[in-house]
Amino acid sequence: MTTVQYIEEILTAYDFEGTYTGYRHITAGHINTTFALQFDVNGKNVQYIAQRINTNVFKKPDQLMENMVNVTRHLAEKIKENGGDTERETLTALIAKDGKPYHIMADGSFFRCVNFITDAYSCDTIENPQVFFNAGAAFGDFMSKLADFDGSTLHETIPDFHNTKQRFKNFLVALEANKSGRKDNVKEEIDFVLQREKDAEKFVNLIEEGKLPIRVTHNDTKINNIMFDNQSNLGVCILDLDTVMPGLSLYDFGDAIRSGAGTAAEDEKDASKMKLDVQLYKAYTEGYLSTAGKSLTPEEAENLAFSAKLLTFECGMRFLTDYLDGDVYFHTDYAEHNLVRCRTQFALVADIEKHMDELNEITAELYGRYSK
Ligand code: GN1
Ligand code: MG
Repeated sequence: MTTVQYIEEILTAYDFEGTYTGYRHITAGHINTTFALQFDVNGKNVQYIAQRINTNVFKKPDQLMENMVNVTRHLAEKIKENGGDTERETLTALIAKDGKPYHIMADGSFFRCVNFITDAYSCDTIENPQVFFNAGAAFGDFMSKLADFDGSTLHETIPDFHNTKQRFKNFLVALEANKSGRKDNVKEEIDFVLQREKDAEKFVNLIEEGKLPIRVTHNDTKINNIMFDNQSNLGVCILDLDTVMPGLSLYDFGDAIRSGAGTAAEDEKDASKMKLDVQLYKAYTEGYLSTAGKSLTPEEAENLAFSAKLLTFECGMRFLTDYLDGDVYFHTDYAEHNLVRCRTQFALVADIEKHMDELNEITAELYGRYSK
């Protein structure tokens, strides 16, 4: 089916107010496909988001939607208690005419619709420390709001999502299979991964030893998964709740640093431009600890800086694995896209390694201040 046919079917499956006037394709996101649908409601332009879930990645999308409905209901209650605006501060799945929070198309494609967050913007990279501080505060607040949500009720939408030890094994399998025939192009990157096997095991081991608490976490805290308020630049709404699952605070912290504290875009072709901006690291850490500091254990705090390295490494290794597999997981725009992404991530890992002592000092000082 074509995009226009999908949209025609959505318009009959849901009860939208007003007259449909057109759509925009939103290209952010490597997994799902996203559109903004526009309506004229008594002369006012009103938008909704329609998303096609990638069922190659999310094998049980009905379970994913059950998670999303329950998590967003919980968030909405907290927002109401705080006197907030549930239409802007959380996503809410629209209910189709048949009573379900999703719609399955004639060709089997799985779609959902959610509210559009008004008067807000998102960004793929961040330069302003104050905005990144706000992002940290918003992700810390998100975790705090879910602190009393029962994680055992959540379905695991992607098994072993941040099990980096398992991701390392998957990488070895892809290397051995070499389905794309590209193995010889990436000798340096392969060595980079092989040298860091021990790092890949660290959090899995700490979990097994009972040293890190399992919480309900977002697990995909890429910086473009936050909407910032147009006026205040505060993080107003967290998007992309597809991987909200039991996890570590460190996954969320590390991935936010990976995606927001680098000096270049994830797919910058000149990987030498990718460094860690220590000021941005500091700003995010301070924002995050300002809302989550009191609930973090000393063991979590001690591993924050390392999590930035590990989550960046994990992501780079996943891009390399997909490159070896022949680009079957992430959306790519050109043949070497996954390799370009892998190289920026590994450049960032190498630069984080250089700054590790300094990052640990900054983090310890801020944790001391905000944990009291
Ligand atoms: C994917 O869909 P998006 O762009 O928010 C991926 C994340 C990666 C990220 C890398 C479900 O996130 O895990 O960190 O790309 N999501 C999934 O940019 O695999
Ligand atoms: Mg995502």
